[in-house]
Amino acid sequence: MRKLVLAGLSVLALPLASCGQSADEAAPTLAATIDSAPQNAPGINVTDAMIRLPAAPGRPGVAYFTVTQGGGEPHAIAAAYVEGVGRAEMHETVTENGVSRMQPVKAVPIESGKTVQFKAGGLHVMLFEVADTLKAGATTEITLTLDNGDKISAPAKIESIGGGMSEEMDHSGHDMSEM
Ligand SMILES: [Cu+2]
Repeated sequence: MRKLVLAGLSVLALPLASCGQSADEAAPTLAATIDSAPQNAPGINVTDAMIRLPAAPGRPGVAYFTVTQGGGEPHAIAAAYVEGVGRAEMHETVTENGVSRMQPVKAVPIESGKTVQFKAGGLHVMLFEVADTLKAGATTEITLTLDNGDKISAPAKIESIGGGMSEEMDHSGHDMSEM
């Protein structure tokens, strides 16, 4: 009985310990086994990552970034996550007959020598339940998960809606078309 309780506690303690600590500290056993390996998926870089805060509380925010792959096998981005956000979905804005709408994207292929941009009017990551701890001018972290389970993390600048009005209106339009 006592053993069971202790086991439960140690499982609970893991996510708590990871808060605010680096992955290395949170998972010492894993870090030890991959000591010489880079923390991020080799050859894949996420740059120019940026979070745009919601226009109003309760509305979604959006993340933009650039992914490049220097070498190795082709992969696909299977998921995206942003620290401080409840849920993140990969979307793509498509325009047909002058009407824009966005649709969920399950996987975004990447390959060596190719640059994939998540940007206004195209691929983007929609951010739901954005915590008010994310403040314009600060930095958070974006993490992409590849189809093979590898992860790539990068710092993401947090920006308010100011200066990006056109993109935000773009998204407002999508929401209205779904109503
Ligand atoms: Cu979207």
